[in-house]
Amino acid sequence: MKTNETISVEAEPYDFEFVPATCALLIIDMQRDFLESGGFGEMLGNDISQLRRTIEPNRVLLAAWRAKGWPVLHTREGHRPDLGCLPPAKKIRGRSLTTIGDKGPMGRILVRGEAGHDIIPELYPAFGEAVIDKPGKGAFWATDLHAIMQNRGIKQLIVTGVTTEVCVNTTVREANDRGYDCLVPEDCVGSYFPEFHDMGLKMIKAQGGIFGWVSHSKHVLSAIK
Ligand code: C5J
Repeated sequence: MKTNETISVEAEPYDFEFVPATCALLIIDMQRDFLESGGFGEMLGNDISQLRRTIEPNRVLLAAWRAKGWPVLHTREGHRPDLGCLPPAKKIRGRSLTTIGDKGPMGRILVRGEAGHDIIPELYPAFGEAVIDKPGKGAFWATDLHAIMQNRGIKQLIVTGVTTEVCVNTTVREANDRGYDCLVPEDCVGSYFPEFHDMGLKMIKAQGGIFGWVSHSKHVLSAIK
């Protein structure tokens, strides 16, 4: 398979065509605070098993993408230790006793450099894979993701990670507005709320793919094998 040949993946609303040299795997926020027992997500009362089911399909897809030598990007949601990039509205949202920046079970919650902020070991970034630290839900806002993609000639994204209706959806929408095509493999994204997951995917592929395409990792893997 040549890196400049077009590959077609079974998807909705119709097949997704991509060129490997210009298509990156973008893995959103697979961080310990969201996925691990004792993290921020669980502390808020969420069922982390809804997110943990995405680890294995992501691991397999990441291994296949890496084996081809194709571009991989990772994101982490979090803030500077001085909280300078944490909007006061985000800090107090939810009226929880413990909020972003406070001491949590895995260090200060969603603060860069803390254990809980880091990516889970199963999907840990390899040398040369860019890690984008983002203060918001979308991966483009207040980050250098757009510049990295422009500099590397990346035009399309396979977007995976958590959560489907929040950071994945926001990132897909931001990417779409910047002219990038996004494919979301449904088994590689997850939400604490299954109904939001389902609707989040429907919103992406509705109206002829208003924000992008939805598929399954088995279709991506069979197309690239
Ligand atoms: C949230 C995310 N849900 N990565 N973050 O706060 O979706």
